[in-house]
Amino acid sequence: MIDINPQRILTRYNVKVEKEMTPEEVAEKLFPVEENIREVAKAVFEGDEDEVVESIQNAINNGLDPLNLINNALLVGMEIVSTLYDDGVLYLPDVIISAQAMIEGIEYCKERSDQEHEYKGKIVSYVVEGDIHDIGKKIVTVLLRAKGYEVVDLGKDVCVEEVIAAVKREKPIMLTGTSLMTTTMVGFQDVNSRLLESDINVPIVCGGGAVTQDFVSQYELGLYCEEASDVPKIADAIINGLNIGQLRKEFHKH
Ligand code: B12
Repeated sequence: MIDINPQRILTRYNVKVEKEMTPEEVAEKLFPVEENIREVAKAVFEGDEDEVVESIQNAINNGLDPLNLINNALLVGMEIVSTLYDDGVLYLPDVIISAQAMIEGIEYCKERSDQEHEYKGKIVSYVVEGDIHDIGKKIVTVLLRAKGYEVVDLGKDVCVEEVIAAVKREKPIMLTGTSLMTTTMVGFQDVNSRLLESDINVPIVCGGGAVTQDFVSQYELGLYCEEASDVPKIADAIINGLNIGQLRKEFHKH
């Protein structure tokens, strides 16, 4: 049983803890104050797609801009879910259900707006060739989308050709590669050398199962990360201009 300590979470948000609290009570204190925004964020937390769309409709009818609702309400609700997941209060199915509701909401907001929504950046995710273990990749993808990134998910057992073609087509800020088997993790090597041959220096964040930091560090573009929840932090660092050397300094264990 995970030892949940709402006090620790709420202290980070400067919220006073009055008694023993359930996850819903913890979240209640973190939702935004403005009523329209609060309803949307709450619906994302509850993972209720119908409620998400309904609360967005209400907010738009009350004069709020659909695109602003993406960043100011949908992502805020998802941020709360991610925080409570990081702290062991919520579990993976909660994150997946909320992320789905958020994605539904983003699509609805985009439909209702005549402007383009700007993602923070584009990322390509995949599971290496010969490997069908894709649960970790799904987590990574959900967490990146929750933090405002557009993720082109290539799926599992993806051949090197397909990865290279996707990078050339999509021009992502980074790749995330998952491998759970010692027999398949060598697949990172081909992607690394094929990208370098084409003068493409996009970081490949590698993780899953038997993959280790020493193994990934052999590849010029390789960046290791153990926890899926750290991947959005790496993406943010790339957006802030860090190169592979700087990213390794920041995220590798020394
Ligand atoms: C579930 C599972 C399966 C399922 C997969 C279902 C699916 N859709 O993914 C099924 C039953 C299909 C399966 C099949 C096989 N499996 Co299997 N499987 C597992 C098992 C039990 C759990 C894996 C899992 O999903 N864990 C939960 C997820 C959430 O964890 P995760 O993937 O590690 O991801 C976390 C981190 O690694 C990280 N992460 C993941 N990806 C990324 C990416 C980035 C960029 C970052 C930063 C982080 C990150 O974040 C996640 C959250 O923390 C493992 C044993 C184990 N304990 O790991 C064996 C295991 C991986 N399987 C194994 C094997 C051998 C097989 C088979 C070959 C069995 C067979 N003889 O047919 C086949 C392989 C088929 C193939 N070609 O891929 C071996 C691999 C041994 C090895 N070291 O090479 C393991 C380790 C079992 C064992 N002890 O022998 N398997």
